[in-house]
Amino acid sequence: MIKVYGLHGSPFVRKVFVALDIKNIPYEIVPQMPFSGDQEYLKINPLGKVPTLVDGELTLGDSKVICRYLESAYPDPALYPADIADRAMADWYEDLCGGAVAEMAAGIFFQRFMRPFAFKEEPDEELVSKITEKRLPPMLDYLESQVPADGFVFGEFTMADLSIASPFFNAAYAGYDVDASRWPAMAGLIARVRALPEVAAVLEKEAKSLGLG
Ligand SMILES: N[C@@H](CCC(=O)N[C@@H](CS)C(=O)NCC(=O)O)C(=O)O
Repeated sequence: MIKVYGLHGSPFVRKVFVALDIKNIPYEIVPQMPFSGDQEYLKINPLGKVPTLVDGELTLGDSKVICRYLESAYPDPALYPADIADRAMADWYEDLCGGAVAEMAAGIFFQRFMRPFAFKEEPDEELVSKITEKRLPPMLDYLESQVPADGFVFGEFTMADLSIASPFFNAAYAGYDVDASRWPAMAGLIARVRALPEVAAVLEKEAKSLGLG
């Protein structure tokens, strides 16, 4: 059976769980903390990051690489658009939102959620406002210009939608919600992705494991 090393709450691990669930592929979760310096884990993923997927002889790190592999190996139902230009755009959204946008959302999540709850420290609100007031708005302006007012980015749901919405699920755990009066299409897309049964089910498990459910 496929194994996924990781933990609930990571936007990257979430993508892999949702892809596997939608494709109806059974898997086992191997609990793995990031930033643990676990020497055994470093043997299968030298970056020490989660997720890592093991499918038989194949061991892969990085959610984007993993989701691409799952799409090739288990094509039904498709989670990437068929059109070449759309597929390239889906890759771009996955890269942008799994990179810069996820890093900003993680900053909010770390300060407002991890610091008070896990480390009993005060959040650095100056740093949070720098993200929410300066760094994130241009990203949201761009994404607002890319996403539809209804439905999903390429019509049917694809990994692009989850990649775009996912960092904001983490920011929401820390009390940051995308302002629907300023970015209505983004707020709508995030809500529609959140409501998908497979996403809702993973988010429910996450909330429990983060002590929120
Ligand atoms: N590009 C990677 C990023 C994975 C990632 O950064 N995961 C975080 C958890 S949310 C992690 O393991 N961080 C530990 C570290 O950076 O050492 C992917 O898409 O899988």
